[in-house]
Amino acid sequence: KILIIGACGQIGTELTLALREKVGRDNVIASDIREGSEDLMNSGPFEIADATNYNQIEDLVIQHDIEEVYLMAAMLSATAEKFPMKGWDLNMSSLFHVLNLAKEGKIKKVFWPSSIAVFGPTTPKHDTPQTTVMEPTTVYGISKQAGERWCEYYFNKFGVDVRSIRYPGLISYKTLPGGGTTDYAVEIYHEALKNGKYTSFLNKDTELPMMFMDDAIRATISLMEAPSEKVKVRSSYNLSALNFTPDTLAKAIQKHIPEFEISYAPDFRQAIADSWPSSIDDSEARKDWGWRHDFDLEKMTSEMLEGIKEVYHV
Ligand code: VAH
Repeated sequence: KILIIGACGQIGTELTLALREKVGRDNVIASDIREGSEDLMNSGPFEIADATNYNQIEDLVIQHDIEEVYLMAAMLSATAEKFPMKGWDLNMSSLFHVLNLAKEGKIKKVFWPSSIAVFGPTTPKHDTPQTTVMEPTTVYGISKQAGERWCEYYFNKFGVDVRSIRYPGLISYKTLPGGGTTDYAVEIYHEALKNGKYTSFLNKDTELPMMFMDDAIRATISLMEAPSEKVKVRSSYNLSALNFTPDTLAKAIQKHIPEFEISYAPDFRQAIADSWPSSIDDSEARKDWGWRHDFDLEKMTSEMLEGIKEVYHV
């Protein structure tokens, strides 16, 4: 059986629904510190658990006969800058609990999300390579870089089958983002439909790597299903689909909503975004386990606008 820790989050919610489709609702145990969306809560078994509490996680693993864990709980970049020690503690202690349970043989396979936030201002900004200089300047990025080192260590030292992806900014209409720097790229679609205008907290020319959630979920499941010998990177895989600026995104929306207007009021998240790459080289993931993205900006924009209309009846 599969346990998803942080199942109510932006990725966790869609990952839970997709895995339940795939392996059956009762074979996927969703857990989080609080209850989630109606769709999630009605889709199968749910347990309240604190990802930083080893005993609670161990109890879930034993009670539900868990073989695979997707650890999706984390404090994201913008929020972690406000609560650095809480962010570090949540992101790291939850990872150690799961890696140690796997080391003791209580879990067979682990997925752990990393992020383009592991890169910093000294990293080559365009087509950022899989292996390169990484001097992250955010608490979140530091925790993800440290986590990648520990995942590789537990694989090499203890044979723990842990797999990871450096997600770009993720965009979905089924779940709202939770305190990230790329959240503007989700909020903008909602605001365009509701108010016809949006004030972006990132400047018009801030280019960032992004991906539609369907691609991210498909990549996650295909990495977890790949034969172990094909998974050559045991820190975390670069993964890429799109990269765009708020200005380009606004123009893509205006093709559907001509009167949509965007304005700019950068805040503290501008400095975070400026420290990250503009585009990512994901050739290793494409080579090792056949990754291909499906959604381009036009296709994602249509999906997002249609999806928000359907879910929010706007
Ligand atoms: C964040 N959405 O903004 C996350 C992600 C690359 C961005 O890590 O913190």
